[in-house]
Amino acid sequence: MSAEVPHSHPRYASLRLREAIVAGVEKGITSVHGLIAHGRGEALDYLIGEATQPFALEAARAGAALLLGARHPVISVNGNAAALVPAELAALGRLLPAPLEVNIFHTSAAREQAIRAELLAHGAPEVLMPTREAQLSYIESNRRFVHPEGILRADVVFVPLEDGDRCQALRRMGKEVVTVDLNPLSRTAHTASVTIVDNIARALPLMLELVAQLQQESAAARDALITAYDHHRVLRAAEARIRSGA
Ligand code: PTJ
Repeated sequence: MSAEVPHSHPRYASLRLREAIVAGVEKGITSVHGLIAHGRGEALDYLIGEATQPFALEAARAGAALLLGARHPVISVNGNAAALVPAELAALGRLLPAPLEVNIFHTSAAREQAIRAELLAHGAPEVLMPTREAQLSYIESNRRFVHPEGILRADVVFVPLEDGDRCQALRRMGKEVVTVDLNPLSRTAHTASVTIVDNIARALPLMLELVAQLQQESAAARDALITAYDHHRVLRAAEARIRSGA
């Protein structure tokens, strides 16, 4: 790390992520707004104990099962996700398999290209780009522009660090949405089909592990995980943990 923080520093993991998000801005991958979003995430992560809690594990299992059962899964990537977990996103794309698709809120063609290059450099099998030809319904932001063979056609979309508007639009279009969001009160958290309330830096390695595990299970066993998943109970558990200050 540039700040020469020793490995033994109690805040090493958090400071390493800060460095990664700052490097993302410097490389033209992450929007400056992404720094603010990251800071909010840091505060919430602190309150959940900077560890994967049982509510996140339960959601991650259901999310992995949904992605494995999908006809056409797609992994949507924004500027924060690309800076923090590019290798893990690429590995998830290879494992499922599923294409990655660049989809950002703060409009910038240069940043879209930089994200694509970063994902390819980390071994992504296929990185789709937004087009003017294919647009999502029910949404007006830059995130409406999608790829006709990607998000537009997907039945399950994995969208770590989503913004509420698009999550709602995808749901209204009949798609399942699996998200990672440290804020269990957000519109995204509530609107998604499955919400993993955890830091993306822990959630992605966990998803890789669970997808590999569940690939060995039967479709019936995976379906049982989806049926047992109670979205609102999971969100209430996450909120309770944050409010308890434990
Ligand atoms: O690259 P772009 O243009 O698509 O912009 C990406 C951001 C993230 C800036 C944009 O989508 C945005 O403004 O998002 P929001 O509305 O701030 O929502 C981001 C959510 O992610 C918030 O609820 C944060 O608490 C949460 N969050 C931030 N960092 C992390 C996180 N969740 C999981 N892991 C994190 N590291």
